[in-house]
Amino acid sequence: MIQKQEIVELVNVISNSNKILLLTHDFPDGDAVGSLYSFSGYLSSLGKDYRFCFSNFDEELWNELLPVNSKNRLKVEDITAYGADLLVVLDCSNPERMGPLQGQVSLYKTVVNVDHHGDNNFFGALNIVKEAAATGEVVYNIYKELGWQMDAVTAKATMTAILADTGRFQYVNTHPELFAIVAKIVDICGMEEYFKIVQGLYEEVTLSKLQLLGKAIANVEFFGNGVAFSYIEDNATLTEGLIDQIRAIKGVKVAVLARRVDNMVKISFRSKDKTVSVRELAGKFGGGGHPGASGATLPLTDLTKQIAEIRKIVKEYSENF
Ligand SMILES: [Mn+2]
Repeated sequence: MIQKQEIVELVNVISNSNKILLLTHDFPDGDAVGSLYSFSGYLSSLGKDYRFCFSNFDEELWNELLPVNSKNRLKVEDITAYGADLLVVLDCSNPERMGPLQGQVSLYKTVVNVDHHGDNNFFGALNIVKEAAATGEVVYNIYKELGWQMDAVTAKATMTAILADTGRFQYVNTHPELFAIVAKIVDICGMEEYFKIVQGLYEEVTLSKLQLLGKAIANVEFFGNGVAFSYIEDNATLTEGLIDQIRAIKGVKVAVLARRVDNMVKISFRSKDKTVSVRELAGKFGGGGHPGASGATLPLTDLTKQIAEIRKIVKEYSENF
C-alpha cells in the first residue's frame, strides 16, 4: 500500500521542482519504458518541464509500440545541459543497474525512487518501493491515491508495463487485482490498444531474434530437478523474452540463459515454481532482482571460459536444489 505521507512528499518534491529528469534501468524492458512514459504523462498533466533518457533502448520496438513525444527525450550527452533539479528513477533496484547512467544518481540533491524490486537499496531521498508485479502497478496505485485520471496514452503505457512484467498474466507475480486494474485501463485506452501491445510484445518477433532463440534452444542442457541452462555465443543485444521459451519447456522449474552483450556477459534467471527463488542464484554472480526473475552482468573476459564457469555454478546449484 502507498502511504499518505509518501504521496504528500511526492507532490511536494514535484511542485518544488522546475526541471525533472526521468531515468530507468539499462536495457529498459516493457515495465521500465512503460512506467517511465506513464509517469511522464502524469508530469505532463501538471504542466511540468521534464525530460527522459534511456541507455541501450530498443528503438525499433518501443518507437512503434509506444510512440511518445520525442522532444522530451534527451541524448545521454545532453543530460547535464538540461540541468534538472529533480531525478525520478523508475523500475530500478539500485544505481548499478543503470549501466552508463549510474553516475547520475549522485548528481542530484533530490532523487525519487519508484520501484517494485525486493532487493531495492532505497537509494532515493524518497523511496516509493512496493511489493507489486510491476512498477506500472506502483504508478497506477500512486495515481489512485492522488485521484488523478489517466489519459489514453498514459493508460496504454501503464498497461504495457503490467503486461510485460507479468508476461501477459502468466508469471507467478500475477495477482487478481491486476486483472481489475487492466480492465479499468482498457476502459480508458480501448481494447484495440490492448491487442496492439500484446501482439507487439509477443507476436511480432523478428526473424533474427527467433534465430537467436534457435541457438539458445540448441544449447539447452538439463541438470537435475528441473534446471535448464543455455547460452548464446553471438553478440546478442536484444534477447528480451528468449529465456521465457526455455522456461516454458516441460519439466523446467528454473531456466538460466547466458549470452554476450557487447563487452558484457549477461545472465538471466527465471523460476516457474512459486516456492523456488532465483534471486540467490543471481546473487552468486553479483546480480539480483525478483524471486521469479533475476539477472546478473559480468564484464566480458573470455566468453568460452566464462560460460563454462557459469554452467559449473548452475550445475552445482541444481545438485543442492
Ligand atoms: Mn519491473
